[in-house]
Amino acid sequence: MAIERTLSIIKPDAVAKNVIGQIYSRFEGAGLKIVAARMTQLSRAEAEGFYAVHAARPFFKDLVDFMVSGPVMITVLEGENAIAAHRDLMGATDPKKAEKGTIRADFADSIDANAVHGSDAAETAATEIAYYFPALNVYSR
Ligand code: RTP
Ligand code: MG
Repeated sequence: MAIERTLSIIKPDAVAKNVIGQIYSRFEGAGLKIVAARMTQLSRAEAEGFYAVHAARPFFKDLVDFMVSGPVMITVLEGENAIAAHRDLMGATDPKKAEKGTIRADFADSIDANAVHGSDAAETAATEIAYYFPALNVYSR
């Protein structure tokens, strides 16, 4: 089992619902540690850059509008197989299709307002962590 790091974002809808702690409890309960954290409201440029891979998709404007609509919590999670473990906890992109007991099934309202983001592979995790945490403020323990 590999120790990995992944980028996690609690999106504006979940921050507005005041369920940050409930979501982080699930990460901690699954053995994932928070090793870096920031609360911020993304600029359009930051959100567009972060989701650049989706720039040509029809939902891109809605995605960016949503991601800048309020503050987000950005963390780096560390643990065994952290990337897949985090995605499993999140559930499917569309909450209607998300398995019972996943974060999106429990806290998300729609495919746009879907509560959380998680890196989907080792390469994207490395890029996304560097995007939001360019400095050395990551605390392994
Ligand atoms: P995320 O990147 O936010 O963790 O979500 P994901 O991997 O589960 O989904 P992804 O395909 O990367 O899409 C990024 C976000 O774009 C919105 N989306 N809308 N209307 C649609 O068909 C559609 N597809 C994707 C979602 O809000 C998704 O989280
Ligand atoms: Mg994605």
